[in-house]
Amino acid sequence: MGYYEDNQTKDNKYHFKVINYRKAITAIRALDYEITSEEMARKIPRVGKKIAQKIGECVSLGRIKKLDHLDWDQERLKVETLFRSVYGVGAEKALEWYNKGLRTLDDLRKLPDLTKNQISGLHYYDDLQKRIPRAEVEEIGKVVESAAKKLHPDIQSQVTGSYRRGKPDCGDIDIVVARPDIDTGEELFLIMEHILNELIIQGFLVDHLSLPTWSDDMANAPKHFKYMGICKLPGKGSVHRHIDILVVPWIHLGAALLYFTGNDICNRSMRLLAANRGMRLSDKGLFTGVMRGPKRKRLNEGTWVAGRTEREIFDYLGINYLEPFEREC
Ligand code: DCP
Ligand code: MG
Ligand code: MN
Repeated sequence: MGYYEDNQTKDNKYHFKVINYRKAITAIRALDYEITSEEMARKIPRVGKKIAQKIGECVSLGRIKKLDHLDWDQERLKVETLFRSVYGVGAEKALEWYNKGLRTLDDLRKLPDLTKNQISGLHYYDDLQKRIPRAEVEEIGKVVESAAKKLHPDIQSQVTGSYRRGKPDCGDIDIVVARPDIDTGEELFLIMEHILNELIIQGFLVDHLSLPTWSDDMANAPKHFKYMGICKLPGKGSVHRHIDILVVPWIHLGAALLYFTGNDICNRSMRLLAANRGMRLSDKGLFTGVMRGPKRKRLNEGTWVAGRTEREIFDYLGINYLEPFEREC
């Protein structure tokens, strides 16, 4: 994505450090040779001086000096990572529980004040840790597609997320649903309701993490509905999987596909690029005439100019189209 990276003053240094590390990791993963020195690391695009130094330490000393002081809280790191791997648990909660002396998932299971999602996250923990092979993602995609097409044969259902980027296995299944020329909340909510009912009756959806909500003011405006839940293919021994289903207005389909295909860093880069050109990119589309005040705070909504298709958005931004498999940033 080098050609539309922007060097802005960053508000949150730590946050962008994480992104820089992830970019370097992606670049290193793509190499087909071993890095044996700092100099070699330095030559890799997107590996900066500091990261190259650390790689140098790693290959020559077998450790990174800056991390030496962390030895004392290795246990805390391990426990916090374990807790955060439970669906519905964030960094703050993990630390709070660690400080309370909790150490294992069974400790968490005894807590009286878990949220509904944390209970589900713990209940399906082992299954949700397992990666989903592409073939199974496809099969799950077809189950949702058939449920949607039962309501109307025109309805389109596409698997996005890491699957669409071509990953060999995925963390969850992300599906975007739309119907040609259908844009209003009322009709879209009906599509969502129908799909969910159908999949619940089939026994395919077994638990809900987040259900879309309805209010009357949504009826006539374009509206996105998101469902998050746990699904399971029929048959003994099939694994519980996390599934996200998005029902979106036809006019926003391109923007929704772009957003939901990711990856998150690619989304961030494109949003930053749009912002630097006085525009705004969201899962609803590209907006122009966006005014920003201090700290880039947005002062108005802007005018929607593109988003029916992904290409339209790339074109309007003036950048080359990236195939989904090229969006691994
Ligand atoms: N997304 C984003 N920012 C987030 C979360 C998600 O931009 N904080 C977008 C980009 C993701 C897409 O939504 O690619 C789907 O989110 P997932 O969490 O399902 O991520 P992936 O499908 O990319 O990876 P995984 O295989 O882990 O599901
Ligand atoms: Mg995903
Ligand atoms: Mn997802």
